Amino acid sequence: MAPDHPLFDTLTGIVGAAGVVTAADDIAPYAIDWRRLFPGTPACVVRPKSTAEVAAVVRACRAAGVALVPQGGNTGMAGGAVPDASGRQVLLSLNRMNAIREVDPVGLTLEAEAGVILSVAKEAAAASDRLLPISLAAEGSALIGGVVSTNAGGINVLRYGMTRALVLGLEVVLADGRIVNGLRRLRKDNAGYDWKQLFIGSEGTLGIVTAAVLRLVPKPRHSVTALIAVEKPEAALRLLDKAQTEIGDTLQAFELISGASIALVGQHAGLKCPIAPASWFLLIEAGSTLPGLRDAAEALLASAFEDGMAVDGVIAETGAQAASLWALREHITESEAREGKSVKHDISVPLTSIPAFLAETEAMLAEVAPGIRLNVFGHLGDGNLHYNVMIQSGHDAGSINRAVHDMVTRYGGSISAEHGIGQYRVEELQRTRSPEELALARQLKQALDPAGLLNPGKVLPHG
Ligand code: FAD
Ligand code: 2HG
Ligand code: ZN
Repeated sequence: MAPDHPLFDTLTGIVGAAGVVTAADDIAPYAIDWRRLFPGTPACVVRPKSTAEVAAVVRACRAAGVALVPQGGNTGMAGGAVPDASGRQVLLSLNRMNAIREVDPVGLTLEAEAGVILSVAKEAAAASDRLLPISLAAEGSALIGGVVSTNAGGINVLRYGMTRALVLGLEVVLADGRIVNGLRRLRKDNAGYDWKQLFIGSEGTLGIVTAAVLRLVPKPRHSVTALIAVEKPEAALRLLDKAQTEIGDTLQAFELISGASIALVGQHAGLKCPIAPASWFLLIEAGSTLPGLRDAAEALLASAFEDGMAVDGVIAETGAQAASLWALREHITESEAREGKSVKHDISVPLTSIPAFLAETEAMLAEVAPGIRLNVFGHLGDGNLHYNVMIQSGHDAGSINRAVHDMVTRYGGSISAEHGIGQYRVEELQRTRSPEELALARQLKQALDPAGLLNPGKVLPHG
């Protein structure tokens, strides 16, 4: 967009000069995604401070026929928050809308603007002795609006559900600039269509999330964290089954980590695993407001060793030890990035199919892409694995990606369990969903954004 385009003056009139970023150096951090795979060229970055300003920006861009790309903390894994290279798309950053409006520990709710950092919202809940149970390694940067717009998952989905399960109310700005205020703090609300669900997880393609009411839960006072080595994924599932039976209502994380992932973290983050190398590890966490959990968890693990499900393990004795076990898990993504190029797959398959899926996919890749290395880890309790394939020159990322997704489809799985489609998976979504599902998606887009100016080319192809 030419520097003298009248839209720049209009936007400055709405958000003030400090709210419009045009200098190349200042735009740079907004212009490329976390994985540095999708560089874009924003016409400018606009940073409104209120819902009314967001609405005015949306109306101004619509009048000028200019597309808007919403951005939160820019930690997304699918390239959804960065514009294309045309230089004609305006990047709408929500990072100045950062008020926590209310924490209600009795009603168990927290109302926050879209630009509040997830960890800051969690701290506010903790200050009222409550838990906001959305936990991800990017929580120090991801913003509430981004978390809602991606329907983020993370390590506590097993107990508390995806973000969708924790959103009670939402405020959105529609593509025509109207503000819809649904910031209700109700557990029960069956009055008409639950329209907020359309905006949760739609990655900024149907509307702009400006604020949310999130559900809080009681904060566990007692918790147990254990790192356990298992020989095979089958044993991990048997242990999950046993844990569901014996301490199921307290289980909050059941993560699978391959030996290769632990090795990467040792190499690139310098973190030492407290138990001997193994093919697979489980990082398990349980929490309760009631005492007695540790005894139950120790009994569970003791019998898991007797039954041969577990071969080695450690239970954290202190909060600091628990944090150091979690650090191993949290540094995998960063360590993988340092190691080199990878083809990421964020897949889910029915839980009981995981061992067969892992065996069959590894054998298939050895055939079609010899020399690849795997970095497999993820949220086993949710049937969601990050099946990341580390490649070298000569490997064809596209064909590896399609081969893994074909296997996922054959197992009745999903090609995106939690990270979304963004621009990274647009073609694969088209390839793997039915014509009826894709037509329905286009109908929704047409109804809510007929001019196609909200995050075009993300989730669905252009046009
Ligand atoms: P962004 O990256 O800024 O945006 C993501 C998408 O939402 C884009 O399409 C953007 O256009 C849209 N968007 C952003 N804000 C708004 C808004 N206010 N209104 C409308 N649309 C908007 N994800 C998981 O699910 N589970 C994990 O365990 C997990 N772990 C991660 C670990 C690391 C180290 C990293 C880097 C990422 C991880 N992620 C994980 C991915 C990412 O953190 C989440 O998707 C997060 O929810 C994105 O939030 P964000 O504010 O950074 O959004
Ligand atoms: C996690 O579970 C994230 O740590 C990131 O979802 C996964 O790096 C990845 O592929
Ligand atoms: Zn994940």
